Amino acid sequence: MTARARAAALLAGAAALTGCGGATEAPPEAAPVAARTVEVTMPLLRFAPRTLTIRAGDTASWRNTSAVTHNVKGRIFFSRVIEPRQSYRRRFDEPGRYPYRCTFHPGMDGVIVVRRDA
Ligand SMILES: [Cu+2]
Repeated sequence: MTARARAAALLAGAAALTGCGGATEAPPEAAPVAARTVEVTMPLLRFAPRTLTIRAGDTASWRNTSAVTHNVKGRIFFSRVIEPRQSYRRRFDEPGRYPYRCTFHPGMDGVIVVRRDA
């Protein structure tokens, strides 16, 4: 097998893994939609974007791009401490509105909006 063929086989395997959406089986008539990981950064004392809209099944990844410690606390999730250059990820399977904040910095807040089809 050539290096190019090996790379193509690896990519196909990765696509199959990320495309299955975990344990939930899609109905046969539904077109498969690959789940995504979408990033929120933390420049200084805010979340960017402040409102992030994703699809059900996607993962939000908060990456601390500042020089100080932050966290991400919502009603059903809590990152604990996120040091500079570290990330916290959470997958959202249920459509809805998920406000969150950093408990260290008053006013540092955001919301994840999860849609069935975003
Ligand atoms: Cu903070």
